[in-house]
Amino acid sequence: MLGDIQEQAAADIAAHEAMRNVVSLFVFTLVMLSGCSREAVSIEFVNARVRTPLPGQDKSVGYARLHNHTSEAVTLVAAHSEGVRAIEFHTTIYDGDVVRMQRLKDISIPAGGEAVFEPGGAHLMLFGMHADFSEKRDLRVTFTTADGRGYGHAFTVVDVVEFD
Ligand SMILES: [Cu+2]
Repeated sequence: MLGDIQEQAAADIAAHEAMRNVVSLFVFTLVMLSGCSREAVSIEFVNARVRTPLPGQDKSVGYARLHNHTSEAVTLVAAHSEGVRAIEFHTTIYDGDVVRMQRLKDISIPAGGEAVFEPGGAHLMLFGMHADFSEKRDLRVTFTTADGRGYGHAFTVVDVVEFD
């Protein structure tokens, strides 16, 4: 299973090359309703990870579960981090034997629900990683919502992506 995830993470990166030709943007909302009961924290990040860039690469992928503990849907429209030129929301498209990516213009998290960035699915795509991205370093990523709020969280840089 772990091997599959590693291959998938590598495939996520490789497939990005194929998406350069994909012109259309479309909105894909990943919704998994689940029972979140904690209050106080509005958006909770679980298992936030960024994979160490492969040798010679300056891009990589990020994964996390985002729980929305508020009573309103939250739409994430942008993400940024110091030391990274650009972060995009992507989803993975399986088209026969071809795996490719499409950029998403936003990610919606329903009230009381969650959005999942995971290997083989929606993910964060990081371009131009020019800081020190050795393992165990924390990368702080700030997400901007459609109504202009910001949510920041540390993503741990890891060589091996474990996801549950
Ligand atoms: Cu991607």
